[in-house]
Amino acid sequence: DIPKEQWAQVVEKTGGPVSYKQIPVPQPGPDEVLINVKYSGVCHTDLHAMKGDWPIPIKMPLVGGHEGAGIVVARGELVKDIELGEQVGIKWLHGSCMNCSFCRTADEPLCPEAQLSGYTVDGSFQQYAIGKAAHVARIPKECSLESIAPILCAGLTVYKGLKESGARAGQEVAIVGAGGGLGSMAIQYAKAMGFHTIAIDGGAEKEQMCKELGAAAYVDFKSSKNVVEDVKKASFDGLGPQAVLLLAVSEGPFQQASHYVRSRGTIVCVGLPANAFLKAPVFDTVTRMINIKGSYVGNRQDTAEAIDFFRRGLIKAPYKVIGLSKLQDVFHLMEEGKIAGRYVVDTSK
Ligand code: 8ID
Ligand code: ZN
Ligand code: ZN
Repeated sequence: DIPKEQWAQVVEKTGGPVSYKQIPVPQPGPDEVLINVKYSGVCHTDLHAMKGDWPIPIKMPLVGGHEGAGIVVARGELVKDIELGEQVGIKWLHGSCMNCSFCRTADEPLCPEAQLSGYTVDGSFQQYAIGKAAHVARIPKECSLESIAPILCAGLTVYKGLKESGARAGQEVAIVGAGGGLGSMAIQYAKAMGFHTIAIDGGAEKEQMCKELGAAAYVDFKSSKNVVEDVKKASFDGLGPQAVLLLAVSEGPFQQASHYVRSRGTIVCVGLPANAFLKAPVFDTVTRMINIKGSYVGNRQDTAEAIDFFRRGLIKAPYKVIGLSKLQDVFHLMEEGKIAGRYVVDTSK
């Protein structure tokens, strides 16, 4: 039975905090499903959204969250290919027009009409959320909802970013912010894809986690006297990693990467620090043939592939489960950079 009211975490105004309260259960439109969200990962994007860090307009009041894993409990009249009881996931890309040239060529995250879960529409920090049938992630029956939740943004995004890096099996990838939610996933995807990783983050707890996850080397940006030299030294011939995946939430590392990336290498920007700019020496960019690019979530095929790595047992990044009612505590820890891996909220608590 679908209740009329449900528990949710609501951002009432930009800057937060979230308030835990009862709100109405939404009703799905003709092309939508109603999902009983069981677990949701907490992404740093949710904190950026609450703080108003980004230049695009946001819905307010807002239910955030875009790593929601749950079960379909109702569907609109046009939805024929999802059954009640099926496991599905809410991801950042809630919907897109399906008919612009980006949508037609499977670049739907670039759609000018893109709708974003937990940003322009209510997301997964509630017990019942709406998903567009065409865009919800299909979660195989054998996958646990709590452990797959972080794949729906963190896993998908780093998998896509690693593909966009152009790195080949046997090459080295530096992962900046390796101890965070995206970073811990990135180490596992990189390993599964045949890349060696140089993990960069701060502190001993994150060092231990990165090494357990399979990083070949760890550079501590807090204690290193020279991050650029240390990253180059960690690479197999001292000439730097082939690719850099920038997942950090501060501007500094975005300026630094061009100094240690290998010649002809690629820097992939994924993290979205507020008001940040890229800066790289033109001389080096030219004479060392450096590529600098962005990567933004992934399309529906990337989603299916990222989930399949997980289904095959290749992705085991650590997460901690906490009640949805404790979301504000997670944001505090995240703000302080104290989370190794990911937090997943349980919507029943
Ligand atoms: O599609 C996209 N491009 C996309 C998708 C999902 C998330 C982008 N993001 C963005 C988020 O909005 C956020 O800006 O990626 C960023 C990272 O998200 P996250 O992994 O959820 O954040 P986190 O768990 O807080 O991890 C960030 C890590 O960066 C480290 C921190 O210690 C933390 O472990 N870090 C920082 I801050 N400065 C660093 C530095 N100078 C650093 N690591 C290395 N060097
Ligand atoms: Zn996210
Ligand atoms: Zn479109």
